[in-house]
Parts: sequence; C-alpha cells; structure tokens
Amino acid sequence: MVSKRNTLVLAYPNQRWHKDDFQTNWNLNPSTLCLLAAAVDELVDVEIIDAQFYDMSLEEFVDRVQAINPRYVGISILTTEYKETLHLSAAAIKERLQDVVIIAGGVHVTIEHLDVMSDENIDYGVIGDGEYVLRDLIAHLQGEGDLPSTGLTYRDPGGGLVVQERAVIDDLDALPMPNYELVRMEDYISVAPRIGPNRPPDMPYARLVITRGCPVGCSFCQVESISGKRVRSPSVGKVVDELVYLRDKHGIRSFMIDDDNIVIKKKFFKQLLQEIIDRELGLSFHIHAFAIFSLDDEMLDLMVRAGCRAINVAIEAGTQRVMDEIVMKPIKLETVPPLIKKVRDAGLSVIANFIIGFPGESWSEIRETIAFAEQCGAQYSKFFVAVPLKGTKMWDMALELEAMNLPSTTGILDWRYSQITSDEWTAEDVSILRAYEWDRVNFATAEKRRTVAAMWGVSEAEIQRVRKSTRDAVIAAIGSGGDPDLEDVDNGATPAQRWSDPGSARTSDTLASAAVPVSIR
Ligand code: B12
Ligand code: SF4
Repeated sequence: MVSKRNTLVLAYPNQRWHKDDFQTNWNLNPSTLCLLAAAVDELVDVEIIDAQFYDMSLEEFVDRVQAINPRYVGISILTTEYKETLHLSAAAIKERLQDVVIIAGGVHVTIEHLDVMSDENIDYGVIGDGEYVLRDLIAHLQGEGDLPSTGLTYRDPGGGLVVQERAVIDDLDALPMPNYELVRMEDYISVAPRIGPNRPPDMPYARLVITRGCPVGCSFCQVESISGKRVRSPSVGKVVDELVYLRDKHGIRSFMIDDDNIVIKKKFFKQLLQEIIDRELGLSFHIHAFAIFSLDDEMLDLMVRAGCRAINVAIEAGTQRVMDEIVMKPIKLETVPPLIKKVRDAGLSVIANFIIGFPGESWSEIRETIAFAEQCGAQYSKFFVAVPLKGTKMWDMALELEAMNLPSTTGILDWRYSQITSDEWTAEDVSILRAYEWDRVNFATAEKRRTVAAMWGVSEAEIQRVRKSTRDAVIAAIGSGGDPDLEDVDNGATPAQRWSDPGSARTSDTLASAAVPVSIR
C-alpha cells in the first residue's frame, strides 16, 4: 500500500562543499540521524540522506531531496567549522521546493542559533537534545498539539525571533534504539573513519555515544553549553542490547566509544564493562576520550576483560601552571606517566591529546608541552591548536588578553590553524610548530613509523604520504603569506622557509635560532 503520510528527510550535508580536506572531513555517525528518525516514525515517513558519507555533490543532494518530495527536511550540522554547508543546503532546497519546512539541529545550532536563524531559509532551529523537540514540532506542524516549549528557535508571526531554553533529556533509557534500518549499515561499518590513530580495532565496527554531559568544566570545552554539567546515562542493559543488535544483525566486531567523558561516571562505566563481560559480547573497543584522572585498578582490569584495546587520554598541557590556570582540568602531571605505563602494561595502546597555543601561554610552555608528550609514554601524540569557542572560559580569556585573531563573530574558522596570538608568538608560529612537531614526535625514527603504521593499520608508505600532505597543507595555507610579525622575528623569511625541515634535528636548530624564547631541546 502506498503511504499517504508526509515525509521527513534527515540529512548530513557534505562538508566538502565548504572545504575538501581529507584530514578534517570525518565520516559522521549515522546513528544520530537514525535516533532522530526513531523518535518521529509514528508521525511521518523518514528518509536519510548522508551527503557526507556518499560524497554527493550539492546538485545530487538536492535532486535526491526533490525526488523524495518531503514536507520537512531536517539538517544536522556537527561543528561550527562547516556551518556553510547548512546554509548551502537550505538555500538549494528552498530554491527547488519552496513549501518545504527546514529544521536545523546539531551542535552548531545549539551553540550558534542566532547566527543560524539569521538565514531566512531555515524555519526552525533545535537547541540541545533533539529527539522530543523534533517529535513535538512535527506533531504540531501536522496539526496535533502545541509547539514545544523548550529546545526550539523560530520566528514568530511578527518576524521576531523566539529562542527557548536548551532541551535536556534526563531519561536516556526512554529513548528508542536508533532505526539503523534506514541506512545501509554495511557501508558504514566497513569503512574506517579516516586514516589515523582512531581506526577501529577490528572491522566491521560501529561508533557509540552513550552518555551526555560532563561536570569537569575545562576552559576550552563547550560541552557544558551543549549537554550540561550533569552526566546522563541510559541503563547498561540498553547499551549492551544495542551492541548485541549491531553484532548479530550487522556483524560488527568492534566499537568505538565517542563520549565526551564516559569514565567520569565511574560506577556506571564499571557496571557497563561488567555487563559487557557477563554477556560475553566478544567485541573489541576503543575509548575516544578517556579522563585519565578517573582510572583505578578495578576499572583497568574490567576494561581489559571487556575487550578494550586502546584509549585516548586528553592531557592537554605539559606544565602544571597551564594545566591549573588556563586549561582547568584536574590533572596532576606527575601522575600521568605512571598511569599511562600501567595502561600499557595491561596491554592497551595509549594515544595522548595535547593542545598548544592557549591565550596567555608562553612559548617555552608550549615547547614544554611538546617535551611532555615525548616523555609521557604514549605510543602516539596528537597536537591540537587552541581554538576559542563561544561560551567557554577560554573565549573570555582570549578576549581579555586581546589575543583573538578572528575576523568572524562566531569564532572558529578551522581546527587546524591557530586563531590566538601573543607577544611571544603568532598564530602562524603555533600552526606550523604543531604540524612539524607532530611529525617529529610521532614519525622521526623508523621504529616510530613502524609502530604508528601498525596502530593505523596502514603501510609505512601510506604514513609517509599522510606526513607529506600534512606538511604541504600547512605550507599551502600559511607558508606563502608574508605576515609582518613573522618577518620581524626572522628577517623576512616566510613561516614555510623558517620551519622547512620537519622530522630532523634542524627543526630544533631552527627553533633555537629564532628570535623567540626556546626553553627545551
Ligand atoms: C562523537 C563526536 C565526534 C565524532 C562523530 C560525531 C558524529 N555525530 O558523527 C567524530 C570523531 C567524527 C567527531 C569529529 C570531530 N569533532 Co566532534 N564531537 C563528538 C561529540 C563528543 C559528540 C557528538 C555526538 O555524536 N553526540 C551524540 C548525538 C546524539 O548528539 P548530537 O550530535 O548533538 O545530536 C543531538 C542534537 O544536537 C540534535 N540534533 C543533531 N542533529 C540534528 C538534526 C535535526 C534536524 C534536529 C531536529 C536535531 C538534531 O539532536 C540529537 C539528539 O539529541 C561532540 C561533543 C558533544 N557533546 O556534542 C564533539 C564535538 C561536536 N566535536 C567537535 C570537534 C571540534 C570535532 C572535530 C573538528 C575534531 C577535530 N579537530 O578534528 C571533528 C570534526 C568532525 C566534522 N568534520 O564535522 C566539537 C565541536 C565544537 C564546535 N562548536 O564546532 C565538539 C562540540 C567537542 C568539543 N567540545 O570540542 N566528533
Ligand atoms: S573533561 Fe572533556 S568533556 Fe569534560 S569539560 Fe573537560 S574536555 Fe570537556
């Protein structure tokens, strides 16, 4: 029988419409769209279009939407970096289908709803947890019930913008399981997210976000504004039921826990591990963000027995001053190397995350963070540049120190290039240092290259290709410019010339001769 119900299309735009960069274009998790679909499937038919995963052109995307002829289109946008693709999609859809209702949601909309709603093509923005807001909004648009009272932004009949409180769902157990049948799971589970340390331990694999919220309050992190300080979790049985379904129906052999901070709720996390052990899941897994300060022996033992193979620990800074006064994460640095050793002795791999170029950080402190990364015992270190995000303490710090280097009012331009500056260093210095020290710390010796190749599951030749393209991208983005500040400190050489010998001792020689303070190496 042909359905007479209205149709909702839920979509990820293709981030390559804004920027085609293999290092920042991730495959997004279809489960977010599948979850939203499950929340509304009693009201409408739902179709999912993932233009990102299938690398669709804007034309192909709009053709697909037009062929479906939906009443509603929901567009999800994960980070502010790719906001343009939300607006491109909305404009292209409205040009073809004037009567369609466009609803935007996702982290970018939660944070930047005013910016989002300045686009007339977007009819509704969803702020915070979207499942019930979307359900109640669609019910209302179908003539049943009032508009939701939290979690929505829209224009009133007079054209004024209504902005409601962020929606927060307390009982995650009450949410349905994502309707994975709406996508071709066999495609998603068989393609690793991208080349890098976060490859799943075994293929096929799935990604999971289990908890929402984090109480820690690190200065640079937006999670408090996105999901709040209270950590909400479903029952462990529900989580393992979903994993069993993914294993039995779709054949996954591993999974990645993508939560902001799942280990902070220690009791829940240990119960989950115990449930995984008791139900003999037989899956391996990685934990994407592991708060090392929560680790204890019992937890580590359960992790090993449950099938954990690797963790990402977010250490962020290599000096206690920056940790306490700028990062504000409750880590005592002297505890880190012994904890990492313990995890590695238990047979797990450890990837460590660091951030450099905070407002108020000195050049020598940045260098100490890099030295700490080399000495902390992790198999692989990731270096991020500090990016000030609206609504965070770091945003306020950067404004107070007049350290922001931003042409845009919404902040973030790119996660790879610094937008902070100081009397001692420029944004370009930090961006270049990041790329080349990442290269040196992780790939300088043949042994390191072998370790990383094994960890990434690729050949050493592939590693060399990634290294080269990373350096080339930095040079292309920054190196050709002639920033006057840089010319002052290095006799007119461009950054690319000044930092042009990555992976060799000359990098540190170059540093030592630069007219900026260098305390290490
Ligand atoms: C898991 C995760 C990832 C995963 C995959 C996420 C995915 N969904 O596919 C991966 C590893 C790919 C990833 C990558 C990156 N991420 Co990330 N990621 C997260 C994390 C921890 C959780 C997101 C998530 O999936 N939550 C679970 C789902 C259910 O929630 P949700 O997506 O928010 O969706 C809900 C609502 O937003 C809403 N909603 C969402 N879409 C829609 C659509 C409609 C129509 C409606 C009505 C509602 C709606 O309803 C949903 C259900 O409640 C967040 C932090 C956070 N707490 O949000 C950071 C976060 C989003 N990531 C961030 C960053 C910086 C990145 C990277 C740039 C990292 C990097 N340096 O490379 C990349 C870029 C990815 C990209 N190219 O877009 C930042 C973004 C900051 C910002 N404002 O831009 C965050 C906020 C972390 C942080 N504090 O720094 N990320
Ligand atoms: S511990 Fe992680 S999720 Fe929590 S505030 Fe800090 S960075 Fe954000």
